[in-house]
Amino acid sequence: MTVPDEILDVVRPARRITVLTGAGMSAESGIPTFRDAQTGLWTKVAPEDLATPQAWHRDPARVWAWYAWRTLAAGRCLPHAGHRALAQWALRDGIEMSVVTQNVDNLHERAGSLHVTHLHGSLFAHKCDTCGVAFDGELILPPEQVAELPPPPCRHCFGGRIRPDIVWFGEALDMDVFDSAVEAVRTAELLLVVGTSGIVYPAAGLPSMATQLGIPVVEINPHGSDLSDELDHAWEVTAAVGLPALLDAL
Ligand code: BV8
Repeated sequence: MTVPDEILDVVRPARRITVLTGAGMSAESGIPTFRDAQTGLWTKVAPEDLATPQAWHRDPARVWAWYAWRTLAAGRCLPHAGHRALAQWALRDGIEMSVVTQNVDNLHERAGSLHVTHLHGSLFAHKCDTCGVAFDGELILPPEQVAELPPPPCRHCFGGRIRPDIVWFGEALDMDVFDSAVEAVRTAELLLVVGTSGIVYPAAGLPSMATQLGIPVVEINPHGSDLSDELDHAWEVTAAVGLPALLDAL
């Protein structure tokens, strides 16, 4: 895969690099993106209808079953060459790399990336929906998809239920987490935007913040996105193909 010269000209000089990733970064590892059709039991359900506090309060067993399945499925997937390329790039002399991800899987960490900010939380972290205490106990997840699964009770408060420590639609992001993401973008010499449709805010506002600060922004996305027109360089290539090719060309 040849890297376009205009991309290389922008990427080559950069030492402080921030990478904003979305669901497209995990697609070639086998995790469906939000825009792709859901699989199995969930084909008829839009994620936006399950990943909300309202869905949780309405039917916690259904939402917990969906996350249990997603956690199991994500754990069975492996990082791809694009995840590994980011981790290897970060180890090069003089490179400081921050990964800011919208994804709730742990593929960046499993590929070896050390500085990963999860804007929307993680499938592998849990907390009480009432007292908020982190849950660090053992979770028993069924080995296949189930339609309903009652969430475990909280051991610290009466009546609380264990939920994913994930930011749902309509929930505020952890401001410390978002502030660190803003800092990673604000201080970058280059922002790579990989595999995001740029629809969900406030994450989707980060690329235009970089552009307004005069920071070069390169998008890696085979189909383009809502952001493409406002970014300096859009390279229509997938994450697993484009990132290793970029690293090889540097
Ligand atoms: C907030 C965790 C305020 C869940 C996620 C009404 C009420 C309340 C809020 C709102 C509202 N209207 C709008 C909002 C704001 C809302 C929002 O932006 N909604 C959208 C739908 C318009 N945002 C929020 O609610 C946020 N909170 O605003 O709080 C507030 C303040 C104070 C007090 C209270 C409240 C919280 C948003 C976080 C939601 N949680 N994830 C879970 O995963 O279960 S968002 C989730 O969806 C992802 O994390 C991600 O952010 C988003 C999906 O987007 P992408 O990652 O981009 O994925 P997508 O499938 O869309 O696109 C994939 C892309 O990859 C495509 O472009 C494709 O071309 C590309 N691709 C495909 N294959 C590849 C590829 N690229 C590279 N390689 C490939 N192989």
